[in-house]
Amino acid sequence: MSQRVTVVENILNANDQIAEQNMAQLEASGVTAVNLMASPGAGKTSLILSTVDRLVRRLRLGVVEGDTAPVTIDSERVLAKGIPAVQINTGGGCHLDAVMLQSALTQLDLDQLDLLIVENVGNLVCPANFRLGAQRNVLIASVPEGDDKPYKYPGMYRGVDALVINKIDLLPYTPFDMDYFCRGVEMLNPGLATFPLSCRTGEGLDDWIDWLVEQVRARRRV
Ligand SMILES: Nc1nc2c(ncn2[C@@H]2O[C@H](COP(=O)(O)OP(=O)(O)OP(=O)(O)O)[C@@H](O)[C@H]2O)c(=O)[nH]1
Ligand SMILES: [Mg+2]
Repeated sequence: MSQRVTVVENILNANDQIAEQNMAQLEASGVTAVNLMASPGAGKTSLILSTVDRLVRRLRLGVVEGDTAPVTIDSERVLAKGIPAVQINTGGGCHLDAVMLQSALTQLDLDQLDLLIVENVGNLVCPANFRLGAQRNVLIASVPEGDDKPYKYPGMYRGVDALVINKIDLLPYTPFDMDYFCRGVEMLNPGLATFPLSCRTGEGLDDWIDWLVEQVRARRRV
């Protein structure tokens, strides 16, 4: 049993070392990377596309798309907007890891980017355990998933720098209790920057965009 624990610790340590190298590479090129994590269908790609629409004239953007299956649906949607996108297929794996991001970085001209958005594999457990080396980790929750998710997936909420609550246009049609949800978040990650928004209607997107630009501004004048 203790041997298994040691092996798992070694894998995580090896991942963290590569994650540090990724972050050093990003910093050296002045790129801010944001790791977007969420359950399947919460709206990761939708948020990326809405973000691209609002920032494409202000920042040089790039996207890394993680998927478990060898499909290019999400990356094609990004490429259609004229943004460089690299697809990572995990071969069934439930999360991206630092080695996967390292290989994606070799396919991008980092000196030509300000902001790199990484769409992690849809999962509310595993991605929290594998740092990629992105400077910011962001969780997207969505209204139809239910207001109990911070209580059921605490690990995911603890380690993030910002939280997007997507699909607020569906609030009138669901029993989602925003106060209950936010109390759970506050318990796990006090003062977390939180952005309720709708990719569908555009409501709330401006505050998210301002936050993102602020993260990039720390590295580059924009
Ligand atoms: N009503 C509503 N639907 C939304 C919103 N944002 C996204 N959706 C819908 O939610 C579904 C999933 O959106 P995606 O952006 O593909 O979600 P994802 O997290 O990238 O999904 P995976 O990559 O499969 O994990 C799509 O049908 C979107 O049109 C929103 O703000 N409101
Ligand atoms: Mg997607």
